[in-house]
Amino acid sequence: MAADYRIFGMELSPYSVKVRSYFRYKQIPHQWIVRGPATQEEFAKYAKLPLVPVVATPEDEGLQDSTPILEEMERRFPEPSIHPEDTVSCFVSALLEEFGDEWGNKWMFHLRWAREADQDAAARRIGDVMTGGAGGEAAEGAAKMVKARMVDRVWFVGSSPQTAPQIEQSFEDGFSLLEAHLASRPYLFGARPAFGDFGLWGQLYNAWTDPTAGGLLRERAPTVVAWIERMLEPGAEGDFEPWSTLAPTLEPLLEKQVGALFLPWSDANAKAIEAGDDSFTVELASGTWTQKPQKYHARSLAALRKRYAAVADRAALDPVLEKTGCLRWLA
Ligand SMILES: N[C@@H](CCC(=O)N[C@@H](CS)C(=O)NCC(=O)O)C(=O)O
Repeated sequence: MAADYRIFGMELSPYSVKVRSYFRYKQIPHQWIVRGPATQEEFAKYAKLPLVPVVATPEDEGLQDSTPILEEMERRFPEPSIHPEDTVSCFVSALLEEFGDEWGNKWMFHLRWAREADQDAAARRIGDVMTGGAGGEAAEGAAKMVKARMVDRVWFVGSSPQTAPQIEQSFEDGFSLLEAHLASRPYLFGARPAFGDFGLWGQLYNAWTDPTAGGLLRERAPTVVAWIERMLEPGAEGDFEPWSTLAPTLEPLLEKQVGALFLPWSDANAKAIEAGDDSFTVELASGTWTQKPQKYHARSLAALRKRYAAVADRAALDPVLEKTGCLRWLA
């Protein structure tokens, strides 16, 4: 029986690096194992679905799905908690975790596979991992295959000629709002990382390693870049802030990105799954959005609504959610 936790993942997988950043912050002894040909057999032993990350526990169980992984590890290692005590911050952090996983993934995935330069850079890096770093023709062949497969799959996150400009605008607006918020604090909720940091970071870190998104971030969002670098090995520099000092720059992000785009999209997606529809159209603040529904996101919206319903005292939370256009999608 192995003593440490083992994280099977890939640098190019936002959910994998999210889990690794969490383990590093909590100082949980672990090994990072790159999923590749040499580790495939071991990976398959623990993976119920062929997805990374997978965490193999010291008890030899396999854990999958980054959000439940963080929740389970928080139960096992409660200190230092990634959940602010303040009720509003605590729920907003969970909301941003979900926003990062589901909407931030559209930014990252779309930008990674939309333009030739990004396609080639990402396909080459994935091809290298798939062929165990051997290089040469095998790696080139793998890169070609990855490129063809992924470019063909952008529709999967809702990227299309209709939605592409909306996704790119949302990315630029999103990192500008974060730039203002992070100007006066090292992490989203103050001087230590919260649940929301990890979800949003996995996507933005990956975007930053790609030519187009990385170039935009370096040029226009140096503070976000510093946070991206900090979150690779996060450490507490102090405590969480009260909601009152976070609100002035965090509420605009909630209003313009979460309430105006992500939650109405997520609600329409969940309704389409429930109705068994092949496609859905929703009017967002950024325009008309049509796509094939995504099953996983319907489940994670249900989990978020359950989390909202479980908040015992919503006296301070509801006015914030109402003001930012989020409440009607959660209540
Ligand atoms: N909801 C899952 C998503 C995991 C996921 O989509 N993983 C992707 C990489 S980011 C994957 O493994 N894709 C298939 C592959 O790489 O073979 C989580 O949060 O862990």
